[in-house]
Amino acid sequence: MPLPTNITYDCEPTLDDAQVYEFCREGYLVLEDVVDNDVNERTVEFCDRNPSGQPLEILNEDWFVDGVLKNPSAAGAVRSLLGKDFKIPDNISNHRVECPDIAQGWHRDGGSIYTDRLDYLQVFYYPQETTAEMGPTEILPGSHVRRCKSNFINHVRNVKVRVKTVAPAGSIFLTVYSIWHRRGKSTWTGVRNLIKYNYWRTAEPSRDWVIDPDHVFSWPETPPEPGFEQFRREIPAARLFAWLCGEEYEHVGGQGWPCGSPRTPETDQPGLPSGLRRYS
Ligand SMILES: O=C(O)CCC(=O)C(=O)O
Ligand SMILES: [Fe+2]
Repeated sequence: MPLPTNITYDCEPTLDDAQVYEFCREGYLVLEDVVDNDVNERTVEFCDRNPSGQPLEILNEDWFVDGVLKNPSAAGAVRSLLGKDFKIPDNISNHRVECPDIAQGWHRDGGSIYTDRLDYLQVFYYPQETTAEMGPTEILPGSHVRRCKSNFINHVRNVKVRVKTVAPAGSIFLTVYSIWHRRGKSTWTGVRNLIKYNYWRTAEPSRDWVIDPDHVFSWPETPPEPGFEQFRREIPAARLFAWLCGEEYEHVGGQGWPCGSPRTPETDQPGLPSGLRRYS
């Protein structure tokens, strides 16, 4: 059977302003336990019968398309980030590993670029419970916006900011394609599956996710990041968020949006795009 291609899908967005901003800042979002158990089990059985690193035939299975690719929680998050009528995956990988295994090297996937746009999402699905012993994917939060060389990664090892995506069966995590990640070291014995695929934008960016009229964009919270210049992550994250809103990003730098402040003055922060202002 020929594989389905160029299929678009639409549904209601589920993320609000704070969650979309958070995604721009962190570069990933984990949705735990969102896929039904029977779909998880069928996926593992399918992968055992088709142990290829690229099990394309699973894209012809309605139970997989409906339960995973159009999963209401995952698709709602994708709809929030990529806009209406996004394109569902027509390619798929399985990072299927015989555990135990050593950790992979930190990397961005091939084709990563630095951009203020979000035209696609790289998404991972765990059909089995994936414990720390099974070597879950490890992610460096915020690394999707860092222009860095590999010596940055050596530094990261020291400050231990990595996140292990330990998750129950049926978990899906969305990432900005360029995020630094690796397969973690596993000590467990058995086969671990990790399905990976991309969704693509077809719509112009606009702030048409779940709007929170009370959300204050000025002076966002900016947790400290040991070892890095303050607000270095916030600036490209805010530029990306402004692009998603269909707003012009005014790069004023300094204390302008999006630098944080312990107290929130009751004015709009200089540099906040006009469509996000409350007071003017
Ligand atoms: O298996 C994993 O956890 C990640 C694998 C990966 O990132 C890759 O092979 O590109
Ligand atoms: Fe990778």
